[in-house]
Amino acid sequence: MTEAAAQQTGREPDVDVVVVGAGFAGLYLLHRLRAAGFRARGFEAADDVGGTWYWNRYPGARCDIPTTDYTFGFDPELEREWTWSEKYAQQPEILRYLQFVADRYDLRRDITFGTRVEEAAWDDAAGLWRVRTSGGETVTSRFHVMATGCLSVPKQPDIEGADRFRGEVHLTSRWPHEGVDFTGKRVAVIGTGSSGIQSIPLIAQQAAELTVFQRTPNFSIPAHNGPAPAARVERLAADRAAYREAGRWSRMGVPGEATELTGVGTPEDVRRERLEAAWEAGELQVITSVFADQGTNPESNEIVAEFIREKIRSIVTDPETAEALSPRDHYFGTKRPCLDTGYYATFNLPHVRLVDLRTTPITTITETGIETTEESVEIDAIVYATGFDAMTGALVNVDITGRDGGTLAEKWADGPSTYLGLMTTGFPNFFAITGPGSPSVLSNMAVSIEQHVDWVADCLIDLRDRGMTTIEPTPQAEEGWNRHAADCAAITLHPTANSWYMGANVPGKPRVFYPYIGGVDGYRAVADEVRERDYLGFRMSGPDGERCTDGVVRRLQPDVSAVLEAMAQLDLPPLESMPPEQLRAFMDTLNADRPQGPDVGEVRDGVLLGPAGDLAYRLFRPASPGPHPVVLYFHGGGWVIGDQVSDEPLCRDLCVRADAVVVSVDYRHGPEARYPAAVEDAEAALHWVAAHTGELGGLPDQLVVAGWSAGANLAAVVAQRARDAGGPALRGQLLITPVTDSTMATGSYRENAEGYVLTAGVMRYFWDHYCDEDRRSEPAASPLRGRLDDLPPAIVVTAEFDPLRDEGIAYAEALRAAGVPVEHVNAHGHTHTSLSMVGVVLSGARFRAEIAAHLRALLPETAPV
Ligand code: NA7
Repeated sequence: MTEAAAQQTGREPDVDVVVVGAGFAGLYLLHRLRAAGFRARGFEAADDVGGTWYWNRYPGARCDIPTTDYTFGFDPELEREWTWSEKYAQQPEILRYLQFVADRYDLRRDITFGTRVEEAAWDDAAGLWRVRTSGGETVTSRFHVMATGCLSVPKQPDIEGADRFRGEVHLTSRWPHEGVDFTGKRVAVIGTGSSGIQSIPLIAQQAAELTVFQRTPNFSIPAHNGPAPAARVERLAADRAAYREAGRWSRMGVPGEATELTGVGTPEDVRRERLEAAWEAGELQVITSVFADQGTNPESNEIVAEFIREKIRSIVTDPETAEALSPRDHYFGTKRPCLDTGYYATFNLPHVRLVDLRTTPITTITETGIETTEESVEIDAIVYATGFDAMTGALVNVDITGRDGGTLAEKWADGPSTYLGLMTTGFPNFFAITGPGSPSVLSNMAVSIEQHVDWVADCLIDLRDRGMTTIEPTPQAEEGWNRHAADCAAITLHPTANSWYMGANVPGKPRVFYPYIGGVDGYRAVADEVRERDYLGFRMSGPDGERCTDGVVRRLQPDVSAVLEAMAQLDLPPLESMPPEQLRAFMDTLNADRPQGPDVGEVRDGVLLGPAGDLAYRLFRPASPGPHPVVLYFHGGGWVIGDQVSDEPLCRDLCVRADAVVVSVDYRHGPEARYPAAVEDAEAALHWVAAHTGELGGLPDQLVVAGWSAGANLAAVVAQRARDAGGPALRGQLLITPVTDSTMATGSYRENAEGYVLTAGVMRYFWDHYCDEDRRSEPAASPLRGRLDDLPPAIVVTAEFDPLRDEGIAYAEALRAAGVPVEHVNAHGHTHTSLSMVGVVLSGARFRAEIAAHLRALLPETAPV
């Protein structure tokens, strides 16, 4: 036994687990821990249980997930004993529910109320946490769990003069227990997020005058509150367990139907029907999934957004107010949409007025009112509904010190970094329930909380069973998770919004996407898998040693993975089992249904004379005024399949993004015309295009060769040959996942031999049909073996899950070593084929944008972006 381990076992902590917070999360965790035989102590700043439902007592405060689902599902007995009165319960009822839960499981005896945890420090030698509370107590524990909620630290009023105001001041999230009577008063509400939108109609019922100061309008749909929705109640009653399970494996934590209909691809009457139905349903889960692509496609999103704006115009009688209430600065859903009861109609009341801070910002708050650039409004009371330091606020506001003496706030100075939103390296035995990097605020919190609590409780049991005392994620796993979470967000419209999901509401807060948007279902699958794979990405240690299965749980881009899964369902025969003719026909069928890529200014077909006859080409011209630089493009397909139109979506994309004419030229294929036929054709095409630049609408001396896969092999080869022949002059070479060498023995070949569409077997088939074995080492087949100096600047693109990855990297490195300027675009999480799937694999877009930016830099005559 090591000395440290001896110390660990020698020093028993006061308790096994400290739990901070007594809301949904803290309560359920205490229940699970006690049932599992752990000694736990809870600390809660409030005087009672409830968490967010203890503090947020403003008028109209309700949940925005139906109570059929916003409820604990872990105990059927509990469910039988509690019946919600409404579709969306009010705050007092939810608080009563949590008090009932605390009583039913006798949880209060483990909780110290009115006490904040102010400091928690990991003592590495003793293997325990030292926790100091506002009550002056110090407690030691093996594990420290922050069950502090995602929206619990209010954003302090940050408006000039706020502290001068002498009237009443209320924060929606710190509402007086005795309530507030606004009768006869002139009231101002600042903030129109969910809290403002819920409270404004009720404050308006009392106030003599109500002025709403709105910085950003939000989307809101009517909650249609009343009895719980009959369809949900019936489903729940028919089979409660199945209903709960469906919620656990749903996107948002609420059972619902997923749709495959896209906004842009659905006829107007069907769109309308779906939108009206969603408006009538009054559920976030429904309005956020009217169309499969509304979260990723701006056009489809606009259909939903405009529908809601139209509703606003139909409710609000003053057109100017209606317009001011209509969100136009963010995509629908990129801020959490609100559910309201009479919100928009409130602005038709004669004593209610909207002040649009976008046109007339607040200049200062005075002793008696609020001044904007246009007016001075005298008021008796200000209600701040200005939101929270979301997701990380409650975690970094406690002084949490990890193994090396650094604090969590320091570690997260540039944004949170977690593994699964549960743990973070350097902070052993420290857990966050629904932490950043987990679905949390994007989901039904009740379901996400239960899932996290179960995972943590099961983990502590597993540790105990294995005789382990500490657990911590590995840097590799954490980095991989951060990347995956960022990848998931990057394909959505979320990063474009100034939302609290992005940290944009708190000045100085890092701008990253805080929650995990891979869905409650996707996330649960990951969390389960991590546990099943022996806690993949975690290091455990105990008196008897250490164990660690290191790794990254999700490495493919989320949409790449979805495409691969869909392909696996098709149960296709191995591509290399088909004779070339059959393979070509098969690829044509696959390509027939794909999106064609973006609109371009002109598409023109032509032929040019090759060494053995005509070569067809297709030209794509940008819509912008020419002349343009010219990209001569060679298609992929292993020199065996494909033609001048088989990469059309990629060519169109390149044409638009790079603002260049793209000429995609066909060439002869194996096995009918073997190597070097394709090289000769490609070379002839280059000479022809260079000689006809003007006729093609191209600029002189602005020519680039490009290609994908085998086409990139040809592009690299003709670039070498053009150098040797003294022309044509090239501005650059764009090599997208190129074949550069015939050895097929790299690490990436081994890693991806069986994997991702382009397998080692398929590549062998291509080589065999293309080139005799004894000629494969010639530079015109394996350009990596050619002379590499004095070549045009290169953009080399490699994909992580591609047998050709390492030969692409090798080519980039060899070019660099030979003095050629190289930009290397590394498409992480992509396969050989996924980058070219324009309009299908959205995560490829950012890499294609990167490619185009490099291309534009090589072509200074292109229009600025
Ligand atoms: P939110 O959604 O963050 O809303 C806060 C609102 O306050 C929002 O309209 C803000 O405008 C506004 N705000 C914040 N600071 C200012 C200043 N300085 N001046 C004017 N207006 C300001 O918080 P909520 O409490 O309403 O809702 C949080 C979540 O709780 C909700 O999503 C549900 O999940 C439950 P901004 O948009 O920043 O321009």
